[in-house]
Amino acid sequence: MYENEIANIVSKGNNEEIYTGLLQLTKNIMAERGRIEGKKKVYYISAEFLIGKLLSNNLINLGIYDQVADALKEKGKSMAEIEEIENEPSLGNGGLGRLAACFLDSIATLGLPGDGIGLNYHLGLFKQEFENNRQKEVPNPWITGKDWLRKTDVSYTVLLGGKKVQSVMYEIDVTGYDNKCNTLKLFDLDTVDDSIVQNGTIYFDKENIAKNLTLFLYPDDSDYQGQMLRIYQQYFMVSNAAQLIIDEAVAKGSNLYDLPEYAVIQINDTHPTMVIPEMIRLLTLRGIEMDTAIGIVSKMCAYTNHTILAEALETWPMRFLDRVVPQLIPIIKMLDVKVREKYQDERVYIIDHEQRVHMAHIDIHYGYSVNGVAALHTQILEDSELKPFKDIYPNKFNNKTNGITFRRWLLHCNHELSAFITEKIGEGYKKEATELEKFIAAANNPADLERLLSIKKEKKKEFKEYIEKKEGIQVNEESIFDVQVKRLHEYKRQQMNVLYIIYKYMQIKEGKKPKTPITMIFGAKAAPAYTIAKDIIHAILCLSEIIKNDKEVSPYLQVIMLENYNVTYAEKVIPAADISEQISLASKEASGTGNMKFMLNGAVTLGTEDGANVEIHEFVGDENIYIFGESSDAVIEHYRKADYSAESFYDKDPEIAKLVDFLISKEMYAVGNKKSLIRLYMELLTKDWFMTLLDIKDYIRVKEQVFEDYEDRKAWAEKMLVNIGKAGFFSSDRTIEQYNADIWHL
Ligand code: 26Q
Repeated sequence: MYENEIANIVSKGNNEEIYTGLLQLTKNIMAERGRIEGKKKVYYISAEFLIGKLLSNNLINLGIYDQVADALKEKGKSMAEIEEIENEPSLGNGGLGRLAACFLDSIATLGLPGDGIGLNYHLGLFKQEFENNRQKEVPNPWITGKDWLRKTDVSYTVLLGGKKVQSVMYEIDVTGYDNKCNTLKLFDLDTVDDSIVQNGTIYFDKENIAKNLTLFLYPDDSDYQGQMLRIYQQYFMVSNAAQLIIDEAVAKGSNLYDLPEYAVIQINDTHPTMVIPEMIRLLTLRGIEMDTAIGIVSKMCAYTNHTILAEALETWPMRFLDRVVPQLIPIIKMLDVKVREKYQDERVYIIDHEQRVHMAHIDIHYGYSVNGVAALHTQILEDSELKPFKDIYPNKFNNKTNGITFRRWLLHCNHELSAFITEKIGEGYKKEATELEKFIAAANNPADLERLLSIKKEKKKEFKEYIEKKEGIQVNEESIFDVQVKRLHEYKRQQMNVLYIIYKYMQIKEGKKPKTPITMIFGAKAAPAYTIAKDIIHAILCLSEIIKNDKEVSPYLQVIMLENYNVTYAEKVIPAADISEQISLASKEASGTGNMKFMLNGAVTLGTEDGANVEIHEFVGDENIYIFGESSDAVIEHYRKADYSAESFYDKDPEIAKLVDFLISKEMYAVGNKKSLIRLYMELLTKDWFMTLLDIKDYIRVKEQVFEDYEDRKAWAEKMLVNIGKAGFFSSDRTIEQYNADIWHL
């Protein structure tokens, strides 16, 4: 099918034209495929959808990727150069947004009716540039007209701060693998004015919401300005969502009292929480009694928690809400009163004594399901963070361990590996991921293990070429690729990896050279106002420079910080990785999903018993993962007793002190900013809220073991094989099947 169209498109002169041709063809085919229909639909409301580039992914899901790639090849072109034309929409910060994108892929692949609802940020998250070894943020316009957005004539009136605005709805088709389509619906305002951003500076008219509402995505940040605008965004998103959901249900025959038979709303973290009072408000406007409306909505909404970091739990001051959404205030107060009538426990109130509204509490009381995103995370929610709620609602709580779509994170990003797997065990694993387990027995012989190693080598070579072209950095493809890519946050402990690099640097200086050279690869954006996170990036870039210019060390050690790490970069670096760094302080990483992507591509995890690492450990066994550090129980106990002192680790252990001191050495000062380095040094020494110095020794010990084990290539290949084979559980198809069986019932 489509031979003529494809031949026609690829024979066009330039890549730009080929891209637009393929874009149009793909859109047409998706339109022909038709929509996934059904009485009941899930609405996945999320402030973020980190969808990545879509062309290749859509071609794969439509089953015509190979055909297109072959046709291009005949013309002496490659899919990779066409992909370069497409902009990556930066509609997410990190894990939470990427999870939403994987879920949309799986919902459609399973043929379930389910749409995403979010916002059409014009500039998305900032683009990261490095200047003088520091992060600089620049705007990242991604909408070009040659993208996947389709403007619809769906429009709703939304009350923002007492003023009426008129929304516009855009759609992006989401095709399932070998299935029909759902849609991602992104709301926007026609009045938003991109020209108020000039030369990277925002001439911010805070009062003029109509001009700036959907310009930017807020960076994942506890210390941000303009909280008010964030509330405007959230309300705009959910008011549109609620109106759309009601309209669609009514069109299918709902009398509103039976709304839960037509719609289920999955609330992705607390960002869409206002959908609950908004839905109640809209139902009462349509003549339904308040208590009845509350009952209906409570049967429709389910909440997913993605964090236990206290500072990330959203609590909005009542006076902010009063300015932005006065129409919701009586409803929120009523919801709080009802809670107080039933429970005399301050910890579960919606409005606290400081007149702050706890968004998660609304979700838990007025939703019918609360889930965490990995077994350990859900357990911590139940046992400590949300214990008072678990006591009230024992049956609302459930776990849904995260997953990733294998279409993007194996078929698309690693054609070589997926071709090999298909050769060995057939195509079944593409739809039934647990069939990957067969690969372990099928490929466990010397020739096949050799093949695994050679595929890894090939992916390293591709990465080397990519980064050389993009950033002009030369990498030694024969070196060990040790990779930590994820948002920059102290709890993820990139700073611990920094201390290891200092350790290794000093070792090499003393003549203790690694058998195989090591390349440490980082990729991370820091929220613009998160000072210490930016200091950590600065330290990494300084170390990179020092080591590069040191003739003694550079043959054995290289440090690379990828500029503007995003989904596209992830697709290049993950298949090339040997070691997957998942080193968060135990109890702090809700799940992690990068860990799963690395495993699926044959990298071995070096990590703490945190988030989904715990489950990865259970699946692959002690032999095929490297675990270090204090347990989550021990960590939680340290917090409870407040007995952790970084300073005492520094004082009593000169080896630790030596590493920390290097941050303020003359070598570092020579390439870096003194103020920033001292700040990081002091932070580690006197605060170290995420207990870097507690785990650093064990980290070094185990990491040394990893490098030693790497030398036995056959044994290492066996570890790779087991990791790939055991990754099936972490398919988002499995996760979505569980959401549907336990929560959605579509
Ligand atoms: C909140 C208020 C104001 C501005 C921004 C925010 C905000 C934005 C983004 C708060 C949090 C986020 C993102 C959180 C996130 O990505 N969490 C990750 O979710 C993944 C998917 O479940 C998990 O795998 C990760 O462990 C978790 O950190």
